[in-house]
Amino acid sequence: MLTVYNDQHVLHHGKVEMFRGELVPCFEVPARADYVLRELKERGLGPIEGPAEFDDAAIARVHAPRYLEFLAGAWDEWVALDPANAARDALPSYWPIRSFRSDVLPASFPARLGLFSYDSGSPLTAGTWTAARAGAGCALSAAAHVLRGERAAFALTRPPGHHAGADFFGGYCFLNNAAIAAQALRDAGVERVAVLDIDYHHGNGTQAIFYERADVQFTSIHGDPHTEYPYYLGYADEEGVGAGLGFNRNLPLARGTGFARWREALQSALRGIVDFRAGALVVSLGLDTFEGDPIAGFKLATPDYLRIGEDLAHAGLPTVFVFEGGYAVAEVGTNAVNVLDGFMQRAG
Ligand code: Q9C
Ligand code: ZN
Repeated sequence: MLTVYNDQHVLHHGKVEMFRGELVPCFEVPARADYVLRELKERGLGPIEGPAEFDDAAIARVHAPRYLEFLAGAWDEWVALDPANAARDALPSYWPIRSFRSDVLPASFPARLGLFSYDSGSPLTAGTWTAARAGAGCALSAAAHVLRGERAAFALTRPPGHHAGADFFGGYCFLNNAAIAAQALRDAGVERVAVLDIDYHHGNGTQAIFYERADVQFTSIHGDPHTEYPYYLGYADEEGVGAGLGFNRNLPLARGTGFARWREALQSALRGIVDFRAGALVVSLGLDTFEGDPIAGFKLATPDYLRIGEDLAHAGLPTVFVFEGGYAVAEVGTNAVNVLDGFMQRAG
């Protein structure tokens, strides 16, 4: 399987995130991608390339112009507030809650930082835009590879993407790589695209992007938002709206769920994807379902990821894998590559 690797991912390197009144070291660290890259090479999973040149218009198919403009200039604005900010991550402190205005774009940078985000755990750093933009390019190159007739491709990038909406960042995500890949597949003529999100956390950004659409089906298996991040979306009764009604499917599972029960949810998700008659599949590949993950609550074990890959291959679809979460850093490479390896063994 081809991997499209974002070697600029290191430019996004947050120091701290806000957690219950304290700034704590970031969980989403560059070493995550390094471990996956090393495992891919050790196991000889296939060629590893950089992203091809691409047009920013492909990103603007998913994200709002004023959000992209904000992201591209955010670091310079942050440093302009105070030269000492060059040594600090940008984190928001103010947000427009329900009934406040979100149509006005305030002149104040901290006000806009809150307007375009939904948590205080996603530091924006000097290289965030460059890294995230290159990552979107990886997702586009992986999609292009599949469009050329390959069975599958893997976009290995960070920061992750599935929590980013059309005009917001959060959950360590800035550009929604999986959504950008899905939209590119649609724009190249694939009539129905399925996105399957198997990260521990609900893919609230991806859901929001496609919620009113019948041409991109979104399915997510995740920790029950009653107790798990991102809390405010991801419930089973969210089924899409308007033309999109019936094309959004959430399968929340209780914290503590193990592989047997999780796999039943996967089988159910895959039946829905086959019934949808998808022409291509985008997998938001989070590995934070692992039993050793420091910020999540499922109990999947390393060999289970081989079975997941096999099950995904069984759906028989051209598949773009996009790297998302997974914070047990030393194990994330083995777990990620187990999925890809299981997929290729079954796909033949
Ligand atoms: N102390 C992804 O997996 N905060 N994002 C959790 C940690 C947010 C996860 C609290 C978790 C976001 C892509
Ligand atoms: Zn996650």
